[in-house]
Amino acid sequence: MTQKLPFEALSVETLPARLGANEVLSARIGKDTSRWKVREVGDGNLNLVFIVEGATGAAVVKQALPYVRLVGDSWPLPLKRSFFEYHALTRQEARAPGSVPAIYHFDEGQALIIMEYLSPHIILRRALIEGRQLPNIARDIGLFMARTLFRGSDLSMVTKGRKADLALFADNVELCDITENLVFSDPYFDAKMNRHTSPQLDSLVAELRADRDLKVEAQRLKHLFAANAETLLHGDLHSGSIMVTDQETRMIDPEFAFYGPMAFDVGMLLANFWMSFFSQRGHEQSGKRDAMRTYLLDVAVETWAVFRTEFSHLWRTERSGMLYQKSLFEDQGDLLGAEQALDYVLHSIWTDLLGFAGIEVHRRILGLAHNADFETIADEDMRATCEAKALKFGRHLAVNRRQIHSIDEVNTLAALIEQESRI
Ligand code: SR1
Ligand code: MG
Repeated sequence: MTQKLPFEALSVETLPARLGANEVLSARIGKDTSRWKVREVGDGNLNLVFIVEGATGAAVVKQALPYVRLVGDSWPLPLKRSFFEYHALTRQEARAPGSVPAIYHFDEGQALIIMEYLSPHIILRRALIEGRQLPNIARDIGLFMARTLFRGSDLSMVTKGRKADLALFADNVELCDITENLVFSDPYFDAKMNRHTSPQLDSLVAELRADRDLKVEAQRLKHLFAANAETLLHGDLHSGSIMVTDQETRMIDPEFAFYGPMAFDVGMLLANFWMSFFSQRGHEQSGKRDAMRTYLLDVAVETWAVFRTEFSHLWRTERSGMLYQKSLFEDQGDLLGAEQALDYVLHSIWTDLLGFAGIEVHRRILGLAHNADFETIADEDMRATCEAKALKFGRHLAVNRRQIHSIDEVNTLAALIEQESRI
């Protein structure tokens, strides 16, 4: 019987000795550990990420830490998040082949995953800050969301299998707790770890925290997030969880995976395009970003269109689960009934995604975990102007989501707010 070693965080120095005997890794990158070059590149909030290059190839080693990296060991966080990330990645690969990095090895005790080194991919958020227009992201992300969200739900899965999976991911308690607090509640009161661009945003922040309609809506969305175990979500699908080249798009980091409402992934993702839109003004040092702004609004439209089209296609061709079963509709020749039900489901996703998008914008400006789109704007007055516009946009989406009927309406609202000179 092999003895289980206690967890120990890797470092650039210890990694070759610790993983030199790992046959999967050495088969990929070469056995000679003296030729391994190791870099720690983790720029996320939680984990260690190493790129290991050897004589014959490269791989990524991602390891969870027993605490939140962004905050330090005063905020413990269980290592089991890497178990959920591994299981989410295997399901995403099965449901949307080619959309995630290949997994080479998982070590539960050491909370580490060895996976494909994506190169020359960069983080989508970085690309958007640089003003790069990626031609395929709307298609690739729209397909990924439709396939994973549909195929992980009771529209597709055998119910026994889905319930077993639901039970497995229900244990991802601490990561859900982060989202429940950081996304849905902390931004709306003076929570300990919050920060915002101050003093420029102080009065707007006070206004939002006194906004009863907004707070009620945020809690209704939290209720939906916690209680609607509809499908296996990525759980943290923002532009920092996506790697891109001009041709390719891969989703990474699903450690927040759990069973929740479909609209959550879609709303969080679209919010990140709209935040990028509002941040562009702060990145115009080497020229106007008008074309980039147009591109981002177009990407939002196309992502939602691809999602709807693919989701509708799967509805018509793969609806084999216990929900809206064919015996009630198609098998009785009632094709219109199936379409009516599809419209209902898509409409619910639409209304809810607007709410999730609105509060995702708020938490990135008011909460603990800000995003680089705004944070890299060095001029604080300029940053505050961009953030204030995004905050107003987010508030409008969250509170008025039931009265907004198309993504063009949302984009018109974004363009109007962007043109306002006064904040
Ligand atoms: C304490 S973790 C903060 C944020 O980082 C992750 O990427 C999630 O978005 C989480 O909310
Ligand atoms: Mg992450």
